[in-house]
Amino acid sequence: MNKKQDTVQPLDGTKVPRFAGPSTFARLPEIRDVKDCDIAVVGIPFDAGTSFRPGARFGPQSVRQASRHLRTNYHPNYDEEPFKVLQVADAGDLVCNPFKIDEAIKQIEEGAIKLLNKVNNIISIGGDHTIAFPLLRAINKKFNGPVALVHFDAHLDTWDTYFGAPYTHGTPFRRAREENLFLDNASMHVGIRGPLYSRDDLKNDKDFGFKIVHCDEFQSQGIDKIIKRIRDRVGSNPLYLSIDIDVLDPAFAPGTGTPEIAGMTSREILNILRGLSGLNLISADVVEVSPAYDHAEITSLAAATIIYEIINLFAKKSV
Ligand SMILES: [Mn+2]
Repeated sequence: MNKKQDTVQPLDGTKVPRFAGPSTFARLPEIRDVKDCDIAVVGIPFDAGTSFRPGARFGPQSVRQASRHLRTNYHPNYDEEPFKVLQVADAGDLVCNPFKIDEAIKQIEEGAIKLLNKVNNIISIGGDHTIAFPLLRAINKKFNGPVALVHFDAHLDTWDTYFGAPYTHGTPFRRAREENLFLDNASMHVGIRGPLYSRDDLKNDKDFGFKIVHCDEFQSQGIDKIIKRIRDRVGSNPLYLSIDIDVLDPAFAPGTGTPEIAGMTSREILNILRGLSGLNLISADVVEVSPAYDHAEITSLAAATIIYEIINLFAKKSV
């Protein structure tokens, strides 16, 4: 609610129709057009780590396009005018080599560090989930050590290798564990479901320091209990959110690389996020939107709206 002076805000949808204007996220200014940027939204168009359907390299531009739907003036659920509270800007896309994964990982880490030297927090639009590993490296540098990781996903993403490859979209949190990038007493997966490659997968995952909210528990426990479990787990630690859009049911997010039925609804994820208000959120990513498999922007709109909710969480926190 502490209004900053002179923030450069998104184009006002009551003055310029939302289908017109710039192609930045939520029609925000570009980062070069603002001073003292608090939060940068950045695209990371990398999908060479996918194990099934490719195409998440087109996620950032598609999520930006769908973000035109957002009404950016006021969010009643938070009672916030987020873009008056914080200077948010679109930082464009990080460049990453589509043929050399090792180099891309380095480029993403360095690009994120450079950006975090200029702004307080970043919200990254994937790209496939491989990018969470170099992002966590950058976050650890910025915030001086491991962070609480709350990972929304149908899948664990703690497998060791695929076909001998260590850096894939199914392995980022195994690599992150090896470098101690997240707190093993404050991290959690939310929305896990479906069959696995091996009986040992869940056991290994537990040894890496994750607790799990299984997707079926949304029905058996309800939202409020699950919010409490996440809040109790994270406590006052710095919180990084990594959100794989496939945590949503394919009915709510068909445009993704590895869909898994019986998932969360879009209403459930928004309500969970609202329940995290007041936690020490430091940065986030929203990954795995693959627009070629989408219909009528359902998936991209879900991702854009989730990012807008996260911006409101930051606005609430800045009070
Ligand atoms: Mn994932």
